[in-house]
Amino acid sequence: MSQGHSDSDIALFPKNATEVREPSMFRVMLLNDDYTTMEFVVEILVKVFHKHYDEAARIMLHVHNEGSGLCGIYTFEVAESKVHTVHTLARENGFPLKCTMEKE
Ligand code: TYC
Repeated sequence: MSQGHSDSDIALFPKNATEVREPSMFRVMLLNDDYTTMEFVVEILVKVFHKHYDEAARIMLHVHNEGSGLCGIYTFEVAESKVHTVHTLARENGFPLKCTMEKE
């Protein structure tokens, strides 16, 4: 303590340095296929990704025409949860719809 700091101050420094870093972000992408209906993809974009109907329809058509498209950018756990929800809903409805996540 005579030097102006204690052992516990030094021990805490690396922990504090880690805590102030921004989290890595992940792009969640929808992939095109020949079987999932356009209506179902729009529904996914509205319900899972909270898009308004017109934006959802625009993204769905972009995926249909280009092969893939961005649904949103999230932290790892949120992105992973969105991908899981899309695959669960697709399977429940008999569609092969695929969703991926990629680090920004
Ligand atoms: N290509 C599909 C069809 O013609 C529609 C579709 C769009 C499927 C986007 C998947 O991510 C997708 N019915």
